[in-house]
Formats: sequence, C-alpha cells, structure tokens
Amino acid sequence: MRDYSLLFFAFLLLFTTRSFVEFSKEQSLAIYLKNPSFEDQPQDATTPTDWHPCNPGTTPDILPGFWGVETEPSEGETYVGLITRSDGSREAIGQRLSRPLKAKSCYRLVLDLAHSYTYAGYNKPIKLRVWGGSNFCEKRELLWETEFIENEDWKTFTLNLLPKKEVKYLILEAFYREENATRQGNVLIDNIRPIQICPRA
Ligand SMILES: [Ca+2]
Repeated sequence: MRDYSLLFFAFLLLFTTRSFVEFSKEQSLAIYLKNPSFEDQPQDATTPTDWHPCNPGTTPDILPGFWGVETEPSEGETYVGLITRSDGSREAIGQRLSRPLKAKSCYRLVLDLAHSYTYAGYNKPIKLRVWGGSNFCEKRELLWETEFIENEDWKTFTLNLLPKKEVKYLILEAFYREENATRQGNVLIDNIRPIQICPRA
C-alpha cells in the first residue's frame, strides 16, 4: 500500500513539474511590446510613450477626451486613435519588438479595436494594417489588413501573422485603400496582448 502511495506522489510530482515547465516555456516564448495598452496622459497630436510616429503627418491622439471621442478604454485609462485624411495621408506608429518574429513562423497578435462616429469629422470607418520590418519604421512586409472596423464598442481581434522574413519592428497603420481614393476616418486601438506562437491545430 505504501509503495503505491509513493508511486502516486512520484507521478503527481512528475506531472506538475512537467506542466510548470511547459507553462514557463509558453510564457518565455511570448514577445512583448512596450506600453501595449497605450497608457499615457490623454492628449491630442501626441504619440503614446514607447511608440514612435512612422508615416509623415502622424499625430496620433491619446484618448478619450479629445476631438469629441468619449469611448471608454477597453483596458486601463487610455488608448490611441489613428486617422486617415482627405489628402491621402494615414497615421502609423511603431516600435521594436522584445524579440524578433522568426521567418516562416506563425504568431498570434490579439488586440482590441473600435471606431468612433464622432472624431471631429474623421468619422468614417477604416482598416488597420500591421507591417513588419527589420529597421525603424520600415514597412517591408504587410502582415495583416483588417476588415473595416465599424464597431463602436471594443471588439477583440485575433491576427495570425506569418512573416516571410524576420521581423524586428512592428508598425500599426490606419488604412483606407490604395490608389487615389481617400477618406477621413479613424480606428481606435487598445490592449495588445503579448504576442504568442500560434497554437497548433
Ligand atoms: Ca489602454
């Protein structure tokens, strides 16, 4: 009887240790962005801490509280608003990842997106593009383009990124469409989760 108990505890120990190691491995594989929830003092025409403006004319807003945008954050106190303009310009912000995304691997980016119908005239729904590059603000590879973001309430989006080449920098860009068509629109972004390897199917 005693031998069985010992055996049982040995198995239990082996099992819990293994789960813990697996869990730690999962955690250590995560890739992080700094200030992924866009926390900062609410302010118009200001890039949130740890993010950098990438496209010319990028003057993102730290919201809520400016331009008539009163949407509550999905996480923390603030979020960022990016716009596209009638001159065709589109705002983009980026930063270096804690670790590069490896080429030909699948990474899962989860974030919350919303749209504001009262953004000082920049009220139309637009899309979000996610770019990868190996240099600061380099839009080398388009990793994802969302549908038009029309939801006023925050919605969680899961994007599977499949870079062809190694990605050291990630860029988020407000986007309408190519060519000469333009639109005054906005997309709100909050609560980017740690980037994980895609779960195996
Ligand atoms: Ca936030």
